[in-house]
Amino acid sequence: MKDILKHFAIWNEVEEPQPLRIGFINDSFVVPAKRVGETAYCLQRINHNIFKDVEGLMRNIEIVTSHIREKLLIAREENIERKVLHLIPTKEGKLFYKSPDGNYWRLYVLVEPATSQEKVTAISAELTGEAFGRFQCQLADLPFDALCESIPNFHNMEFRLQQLDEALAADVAGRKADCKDIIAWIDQRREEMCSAERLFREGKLKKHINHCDTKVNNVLFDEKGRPICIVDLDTVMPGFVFSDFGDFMRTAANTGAEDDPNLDNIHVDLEIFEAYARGYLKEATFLTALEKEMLPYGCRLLSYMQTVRFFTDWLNGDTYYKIAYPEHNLVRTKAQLRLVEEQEKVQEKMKEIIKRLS
Ligand code: GN1
Ligand code: MG
Repeated sequence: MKDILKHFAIWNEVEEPQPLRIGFINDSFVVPAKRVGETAYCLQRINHNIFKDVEGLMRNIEIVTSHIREKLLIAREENIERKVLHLIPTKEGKLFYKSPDGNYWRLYVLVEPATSQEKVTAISAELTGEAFGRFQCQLADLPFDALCESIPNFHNMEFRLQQLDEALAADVAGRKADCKDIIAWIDQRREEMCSAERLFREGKLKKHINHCDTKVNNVLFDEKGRPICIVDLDTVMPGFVFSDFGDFMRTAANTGAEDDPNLDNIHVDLEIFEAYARGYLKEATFLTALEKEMLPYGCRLLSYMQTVRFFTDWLNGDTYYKIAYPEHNLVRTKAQLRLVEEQEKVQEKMKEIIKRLS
């Protein structure tokens, strides 16, 4: 591992990297400093099976982090090293190192001391809303096409339905016949769920730079429980602002689990919804009236998109998501489908909350 490190332009002596058990996609290692008080690092091996364009992905991260750093410098903020990720280039000035075995490596300055949280409370949801709102706001003056799509069409609903149609036509696992109800349910909502892409084509809706994985465990907190830094920037790319808002609500404002086998557990947690929305709207001052109005739609959209993605994987014979048992993707599909139904029931309440907070 030290062989990998010697390719990066680090400025102090370090110890042997230690594996860090976070995330399902990349492999991460902590690189402690040899002497107390000196810089420690985070070394990561990028999963290039999922991220096929590592060069584009790393360019995205560099654009986003240097843009945010500049904003923090102008605002004369303190502790900037803790507020935005800092990429260490290789000695040749590249953003990543490709080892002879074909792996891709990158190095960050380690943000410490910091912790992450898995479960939200109303307090941490509000703070996380502020953190993601600030993040989007700091990037709002970048043209949306300054970044590439590190996974093409990642949050594009039309594309996800096209993938579903291909899976239905091929029916490789022979699972279609038993799923008539799910297919009909998805069909009923197709048109409405594709309206964002239509509004974009008509020039009525803009795309911005999004995080695209807005889960609470992608925010680092300080010892007082205040968010300091947004991490996991692999999927920063152009998208609709309400898509990031909706993805957080999909995971956090659900009283059940993403793959809950007991559908009765699944309801919208309106307290978490309101707390996150309050924090988010406080900081995301760049939103247009239409974007604010579409925030509740974003919740349904992301849950519906996840229903379609899990269901497509079920039809394809489980090739994308890791599964813990044979029916896992079908159980996930039904749990996300129920969440959409629950969100439909409280749609008016969500709209009232957004109106009141705006
Ligand atoms: C994947 O592995 P994780 O939790 O970071 C997926 C997300 C899905 C999520 C569903 C690159 O994210 O888009 O919403 O699973 N990430 C990718 O649990 O496909
Ligand atoms: Mg992730």
